[in-house]
Amino acid sequence: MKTTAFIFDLDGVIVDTAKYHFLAWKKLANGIGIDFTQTQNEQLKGVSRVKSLEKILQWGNATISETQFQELMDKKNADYLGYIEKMDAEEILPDVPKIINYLTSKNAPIALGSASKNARPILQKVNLLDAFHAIVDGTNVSKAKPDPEVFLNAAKQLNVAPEHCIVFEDSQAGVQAAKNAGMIAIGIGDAKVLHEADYVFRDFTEITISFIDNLFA
Ligand code: B16
Ligand code: MG
Repeated sequence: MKTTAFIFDLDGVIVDTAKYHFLAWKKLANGIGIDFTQTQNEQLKGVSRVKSLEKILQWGNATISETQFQELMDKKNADYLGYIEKMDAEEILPDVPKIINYLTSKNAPIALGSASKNARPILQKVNLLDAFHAIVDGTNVSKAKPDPEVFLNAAKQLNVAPEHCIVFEDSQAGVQAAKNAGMIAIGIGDAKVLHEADYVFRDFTEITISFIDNLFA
């Protein structure tokens, strides 16, 4: 049997940090006179920090200097880090540990593939840093999802061919990145939004062990 590897996105798959990104982006946007809604926040899922700020400025029809841009990014991140600081294992989404533990018991290679530059501190806070054989995050990649770079890099580190990798993703850009990498994409969230995924589950509580077993086949 060929080795099957599993790659987890972080925000929205392992932990719900979208709520913290929302609070930090909203404070920043409102601070420069731009409205920011939950619907807009949805569109920033899986999108890098730079691209997120560019989108917010576009929505608000605002132009700022490069220095201001950098200052705003730093401010947003400082705010976001304040929320992360208080995180603990309680914030891991339901049944994520069950699936990770099962994959570990089957000796399946597992990696993290996230756009976030804060992935390692978050994993440390929720006590999952040691659960992964490889961690690829916003500090290792230059091209944002839907570019497949993050997942191809993870596959390479796990030494598993892309077509034998299975990605768990909550964002449309992330599902596209997985498909662009030639991998199987399992969407976590709304089936309408994640219609390009091979399978979609509302959350990990819907994923059965027999479904996982079939993926190994
Ligand atoms: P940071 P993921 C993504 O993480 C988030 O979904 C997205 O909302 C965020 O802007 C991006 O990370 C960058 O995060 O500001 O911490 O570097 O879903 O790819 O794990
Ligand atoms: Mg995500």
